[in-house]
Amino acid sequence: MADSNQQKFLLFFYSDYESLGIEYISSVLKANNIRTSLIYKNIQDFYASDAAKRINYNQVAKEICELNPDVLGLSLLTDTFQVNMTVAAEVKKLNPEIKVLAGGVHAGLLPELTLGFPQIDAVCIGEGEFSTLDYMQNFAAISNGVTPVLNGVVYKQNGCCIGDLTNYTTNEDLDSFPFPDKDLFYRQDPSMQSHYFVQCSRGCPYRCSFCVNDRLNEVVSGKRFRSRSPENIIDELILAKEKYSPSFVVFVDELFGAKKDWSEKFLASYKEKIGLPFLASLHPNIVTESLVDLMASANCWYVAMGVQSLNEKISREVLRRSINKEKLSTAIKLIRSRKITLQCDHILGIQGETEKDMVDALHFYNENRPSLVSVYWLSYYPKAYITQHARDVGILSEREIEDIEHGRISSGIKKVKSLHEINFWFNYFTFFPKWFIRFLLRSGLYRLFKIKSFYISSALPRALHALLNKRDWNRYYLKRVVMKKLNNYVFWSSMNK
Ligand code: B12
Ligand code: SF4
Repeated sequence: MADSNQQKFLLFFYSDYESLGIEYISSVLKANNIRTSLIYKNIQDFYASDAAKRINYNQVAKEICELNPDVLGLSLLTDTFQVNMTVAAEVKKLNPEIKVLAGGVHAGLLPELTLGFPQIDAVCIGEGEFSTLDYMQNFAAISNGVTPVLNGVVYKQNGCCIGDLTNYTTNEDLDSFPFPDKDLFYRQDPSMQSHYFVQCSRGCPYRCSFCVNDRLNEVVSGKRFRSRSPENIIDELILAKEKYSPSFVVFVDELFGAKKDWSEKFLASYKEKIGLPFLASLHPNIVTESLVDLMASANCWYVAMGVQSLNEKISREVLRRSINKEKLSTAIKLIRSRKITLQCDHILGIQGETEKDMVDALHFYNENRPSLVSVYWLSYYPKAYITQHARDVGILSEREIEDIEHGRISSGIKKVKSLHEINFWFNYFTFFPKWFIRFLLRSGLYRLFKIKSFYISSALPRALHALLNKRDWNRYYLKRVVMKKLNNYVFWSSMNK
């Protein structure tokens, strides 16, 4: 019989970056006398893309089992699904008594598929702060065969699934959470401390076809876009300044500054009480002079802005985003004129876009000059409208959808002719004068640069931007990439002993 009075222990495993989701859950659990800890392996991103293949999963599982948790918590993104599933399977081989609870975006989108894996005992659907608490507080009872129905968690009991797989839970009052448990990650990787990740809002009112928000706006009942109060965020940041002395603040909100009143109040208070340089993401349609002025005066150094496509028809019909080139051009000039570094995010390989569309887009960026353009090849993520549509029109087969849903592939790169030469110039154009880029594009000479190496075409220009621009978020990223490479080296060496 499981002892209901014994303190319960949830151990998280995470393989990439810092997860605010895990930090929030951890702080709620700790406030309720549940122990948490983290096994963190800094292995999974583009810059170390082969690292996942080189992990000694058995050794990671041993590390987990040595800590003997009641529950192993996994946070699943599509890109990290396979690594997590393999770790969980290895843990189960060593100690089947450890229960595995999976949450995160991928688990929320595909709860049934996730729970279908024998190594998964329970799945959290949606925001996990209070549902995880519910699960842990009922853990002893569940282990003893009782079957309480929980809000937001579905678990296996004697071959049945207990709970509602369609109930995607969200929290209305974001101020009700304790501040995220930063120490969980900072203890493992102190270099994270210099850039404080904070979230002011959850959700996004837009429904771009390639984004998780499209699906979530469909399945979530109630309000999807919610903000914390300015006071609550400022209190967190005051504490963060005292405790960690960060040099930069990163607002991870998908859409910063969506509400005018909120922005005015928050940014005035931020300027007065915090003042640290910061990064935020804007949608081109909400950029106004007053918002940019407020942000600049509050010490905004870096804006990331999703543009994605400059073909207005394709943007509207395929991406389900309205884009207006004139408005965009004004937004770029406005942000740059306030000395804020501006990164425009752009997707290549969108269904229907031709080489001419990509060249036209590059012409536009060349004339309007954001500080840099961050290019991605279209990735098909599970349950996104664009993915369903691609299946309906025969771009993706059923087999490929299955692979995507199992985190085996997400990239659509092979769905279009890979234009490495265009990719190269999207990354490099800002280092050259406008006339030169015009000449390259008009003469077609850009085609000579078919450079396939990710490091040369993408990583190197990022590093150059970071080195040339003192007010740059990429500087931090560069530092972390170097650290990550070194860490990985140490990690692999220890694994191979
Ligand atoms: C900030 C952010 C980043 C940051 C930090 C990522 C991180 N590890 O958190 C950076 C910039 C590094 C990043 C990078 C990428 N990201 Co990103 N990112 C986000 C963003 C905007 C916010 C994430 C966040 O902090 N949310 C706030 C916390 C509180 O929410 P949460 O993490 O979902 O956690 C809650 C629940 O999911 C659940 N939960 C989470 N974990 C667990 C674990 C357990 C055990 C339980 C019970 C519950 C639980 O409870 C949590 C609390 O409520 C999301 C958008 C979104 N809607 O999620 C995209 C998002 C997660 N990113 C996405 C992608 C695709 C990427 C990239 C691949 C993009 C790219 N091409 O470069 C990379 C690589 C990511 C990787 N390998 O980890 C996609 C993922 C889609 C998918 N199906 O997996 C998202 C959803 C955006 C989108 N377009 O749809 N990203
Ligand atoms: S604006 Fe950004 S976060 Fe919002 S739905 Fe579109 S891509 Fe997603």
